[in-house]
Amino acid sequence: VKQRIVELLRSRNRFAIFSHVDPDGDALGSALGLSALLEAMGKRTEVFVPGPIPRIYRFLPGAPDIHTQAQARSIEGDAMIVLDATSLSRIGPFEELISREACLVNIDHHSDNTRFGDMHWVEPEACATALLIVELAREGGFEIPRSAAACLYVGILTDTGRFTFSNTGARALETAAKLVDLGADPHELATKVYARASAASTLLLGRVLATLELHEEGRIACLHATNGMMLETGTLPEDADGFSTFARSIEGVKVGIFFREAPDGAIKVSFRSNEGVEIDGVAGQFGGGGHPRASGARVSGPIEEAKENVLRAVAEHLRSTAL
Ligand SMILES: [Mn+2]
Repeated sequence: VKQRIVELLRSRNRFAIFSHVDPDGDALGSALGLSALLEAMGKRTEVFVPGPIPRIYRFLPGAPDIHTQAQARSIEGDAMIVLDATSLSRIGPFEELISREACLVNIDHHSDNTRFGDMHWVEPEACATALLIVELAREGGFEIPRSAAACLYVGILTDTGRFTFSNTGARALETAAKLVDLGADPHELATKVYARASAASTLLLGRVLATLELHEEGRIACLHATNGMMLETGTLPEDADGFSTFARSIEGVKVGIFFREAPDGAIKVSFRSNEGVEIDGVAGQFGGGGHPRASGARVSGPIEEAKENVLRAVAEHLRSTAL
């Protein structure tokens, strides 16, 4: 299928590229990277990602041109390419607008991908969708311009947790090195993504860390952020992106959970697990999903009730895996 996608990229001229709601570095990096790559081949592209685009990613080449809101028109093109999205509904309002005549291509690395589309390339072993884009370019002999290299590097950097998650291997590092050869600057990009926290978000982190609770003899760690905390610190939900890592990074913890209240009162739950525990099944019990060791779900509030229900399910899961 990789070869067929390469052929499609080579032969068609107008592409609409989509990625998922609540976009992360891989959603944006893979979409903008593919767009820059195709534009360098003389093709026309448009990128559609349901907004808002987190502040830390707005520096990415092409980010200002992303369509973040659905317009009252259908989306035309020779091919519709959906990246990093487990199902078509993840592209939000754009799902209704995509041209039904165009070839629908699904490129992703989530194991629970629904395999939608006329062509699908789903590779759960890949650390990031951005890595698959690099491999498509390699397969087709397409040149990766510097702007695309930067976007694709950020996709790999963020989906591997700065090259620390269990999906970090030779393939991820070799691909990243190739992107560095093509002009991606590791220090500059890491600084832009990780070292531009606002004072407000650092204050929020302090408040969130103070909510730490340990359960099941220290095998589960929980953190939470309420709308009240965000109001008091003047932060947005996106300012808490990545806080789940702090729950997982405690010695002895098998599962770290981060609960974040959304403006509408729903609770976004992020699950992170350590060696030997797969947590996506528990996220699935709550209608979510993701990767074996990093997944998420949205549950209804209030936050105390959400915590109780989720904790019970995670504790049961840990007992059943006899850890
Ligand atoms: Mn991804």
